[in-house]
Amino acid sequence: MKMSMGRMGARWLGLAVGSVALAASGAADAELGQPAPWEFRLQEAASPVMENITWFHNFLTVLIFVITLFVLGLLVAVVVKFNAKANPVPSRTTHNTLIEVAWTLIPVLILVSIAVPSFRLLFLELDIPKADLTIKATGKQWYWSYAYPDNGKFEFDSLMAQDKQPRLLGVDNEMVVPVNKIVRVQTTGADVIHSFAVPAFGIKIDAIPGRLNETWFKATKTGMFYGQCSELCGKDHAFMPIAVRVVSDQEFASWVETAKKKFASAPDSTFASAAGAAQ
Ligand SMILES: [Cu+2]
Repeated sequence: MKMSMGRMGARWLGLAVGSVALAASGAADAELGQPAPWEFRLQEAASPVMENITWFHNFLTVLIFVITLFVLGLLVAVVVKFNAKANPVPSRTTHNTLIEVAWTLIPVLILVSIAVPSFRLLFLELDIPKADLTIKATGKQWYWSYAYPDNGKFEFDSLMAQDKQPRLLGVDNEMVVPVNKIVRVQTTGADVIHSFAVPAFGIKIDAIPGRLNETWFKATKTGMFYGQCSELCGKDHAFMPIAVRVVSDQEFASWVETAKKKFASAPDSTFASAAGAAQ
């Protein structure tokens, strides 16, 4: 099939415009707490840490864009003004104090302007505030178990549910937390290394056998929030989603009551084995 350059150009342009439109529409009806088709931005933030991450990401993107345009401008100027034809007799200048000071100082200032918010964000993530609630998430091949040591010591398994939406993210038993409360998440692995990640909360932490890792989040919106195991952990790595339901304080209290009865400690639970070890 022969196509003129013009027609081919038009096709590429059409494809590009189509993709951008699709991406924009996909991003437009992105739902809170879950990925959307053609999404290319970060998920909408639902915790102070994620708001911070989003701000930092946007700040860096603008910075990179400006620097790239500046360097492109310099390159174009060199190519146009200083090629052999336009500039047959090159200058023999070897030093220019002002420019040398500028090209040392300005990059240093740019790096400092990145370092300050970067360290602030790191401390926000790592310095865990006093928690209202602790949940232990244990990664297993291939599902998660959630233990609630503060609320009557119950533990339950959370497996992907084939018949639930969103596809590959819905689970049988969701992890439930109260809104606007500081939740400390402790993670460990029962068999191999997994990773507990929920994009809307800005958390991702390895769940390692024999170790207890900690992170925290404060969900600022109610609703369903989804994440996935983010460490290759074997054949069903892609099928151990994390589903967090954020509810009001009252709803949380009544859920705890039902959950305590429904998930009355199984003999192999965290608490049973801890009690066994203590005897
Ligand atoms: Cu895993």
